[in-house]
Amino acid sequence: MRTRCTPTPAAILVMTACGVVASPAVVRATPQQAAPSTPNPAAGLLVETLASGLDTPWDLAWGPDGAIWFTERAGRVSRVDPETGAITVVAEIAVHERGEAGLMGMAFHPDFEQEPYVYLAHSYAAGNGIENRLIRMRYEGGRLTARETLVDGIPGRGNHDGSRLVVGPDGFLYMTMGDAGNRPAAQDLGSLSGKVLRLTLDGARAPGNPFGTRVYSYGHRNPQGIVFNPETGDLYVAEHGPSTNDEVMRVTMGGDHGWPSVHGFCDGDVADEEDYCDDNDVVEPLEVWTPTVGISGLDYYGSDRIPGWNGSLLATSLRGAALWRLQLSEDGRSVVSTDVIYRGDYGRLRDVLVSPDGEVYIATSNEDGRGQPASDDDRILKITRRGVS
Ligand SMILES: [Ca+2]
Ligand SMILES: [Ca+2]
Repeated sequence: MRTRCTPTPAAILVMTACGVVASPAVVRATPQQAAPSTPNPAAGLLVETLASGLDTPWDLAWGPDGAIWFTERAGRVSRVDPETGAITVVAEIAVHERGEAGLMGMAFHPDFEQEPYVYLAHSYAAGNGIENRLIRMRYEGGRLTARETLVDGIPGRGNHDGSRLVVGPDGFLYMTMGDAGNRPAAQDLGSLSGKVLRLTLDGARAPGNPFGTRVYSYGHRNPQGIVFNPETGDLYVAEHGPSTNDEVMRVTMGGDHGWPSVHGFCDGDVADEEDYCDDNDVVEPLEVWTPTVGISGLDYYGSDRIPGWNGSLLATSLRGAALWRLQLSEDGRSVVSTDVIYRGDYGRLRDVLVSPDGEVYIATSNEDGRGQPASDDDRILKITRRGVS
């Protein structure tokens, strides 16, 4: 279901979709944050509702069938036709939904035509607590079937469950995992908590991993976004900080990304941080947000469809209710400018997806029970260049 500048209950959306409301001026969050590149980054953009009536959509993924697939936290997996907005439910999975836990990340087998596997990460109740697992299911006859558990027993909690998935250019599956509230576990190479994992498509440790385990990088707090740069092969992760220092980082194999001793940069804003940085080879982030904005989903924009956006990362934020654009340097190793495309217009934003032809989709998260809802349902919104069909 789409709306084009027609009155709906989401008046604020319509106002922006019709170009009445300009995006607020960019506010520098920290001195380290890169400067904005344009005064009104939303100029010339059109926002439409692709799907509404959703409940906490968590992951958006462009399907091999040309549909947008999405998870909802309570356990539903659906496909939405990007032209008509028609939604088809393909699975309802029993999960433990609480706070940040539930059905989360999704990815497709890279050879989906021959191996129609969909990978999913979800929380489940275990004993008195919560654990996380990676599963895969086959897409047959319009439904997901033949559920297989690939990795389970990963420590979980009502928050800090990570669980974003992506298949890398090397054909292996990368999975983010939060510290589940156990800070030292992020530095414990024997634990899967607070890590980026690199797995075969059967869920085993991938060959060439730095420690001979499933661990690819460590020192992560609660990574909620992951994407590869298709130009350079670099891997980027977005991660929630405590009350300061949300981070976007370039993840390196075997790298210590600092948590819990280092928050954001090695700049001494927490006790003993600089000593830790002197003694350890810490990978500092590319960008930080202080105070935190709940930086969440991440995708790479590699198209000329929206002028000036090629070669940037797009990131959503929950509490900050914003869509961010981080312009990367040509080598992809630094952020040269930061724009807020929308802030406060649509409420909490969980995930962002760039389509193969350069259209942008974002998922709201107003029904997640973790903030003041900005609307009474969640939506998938489509952002495109005004006047371009
Ligand atoms: Ca870090
Ligand atoms: Ca710091």
